[in-house]
Amino acid sequence: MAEQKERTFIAIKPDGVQRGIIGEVIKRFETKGFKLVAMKMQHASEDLLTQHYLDLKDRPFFPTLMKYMSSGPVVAMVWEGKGVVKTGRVMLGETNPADSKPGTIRGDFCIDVSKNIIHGSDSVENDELVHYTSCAASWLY
Ligand code: IDP
Ligand code: MG
Repeated sequence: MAEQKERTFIAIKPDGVQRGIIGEVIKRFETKGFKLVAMKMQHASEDLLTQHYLDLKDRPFFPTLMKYMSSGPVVAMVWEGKGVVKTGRVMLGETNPADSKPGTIRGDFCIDVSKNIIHGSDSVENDELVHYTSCAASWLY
């Protein structure tokens, strides 16, 4: 059942934290059926953010992105479940909230690409996090 153990990194960005959208994001992933396996509130360092967004370092908006992401704490989470990377991205919506459909997180809670409240991995992550069996597993799979 390795496919049920797929994991994705989801982070509520500083604007999402300040605007009180943490609970809403958790609620959506939780009620969908995904399993929370790690969560931490953290004020990300410049080093960590540079590493995280390394592929974007030559883009013109990179300095704005660094300033935005270090403007306050983020809530970093790891969610687990079948297809969670792809489904998580669908739940988030498009990078630009203006292109995101209603019903998606970015479609429902934000307006501007430079303040799009949430991050989600676009590929499967490797990790060394806790493993537990959710009592809901047999009702979901
Ligand atoms: P993603 O977050 O949907 O994966 P990426 O292309 O990986 O999108 O970009 C990372 C983050 O950089 C976006 O979520 C957004 O916060 C910011 N960003 C992307 N494009 C722009 C832009 O054109 N202007 C300002 N910020 C941007
Ligand atoms: Mg990305």
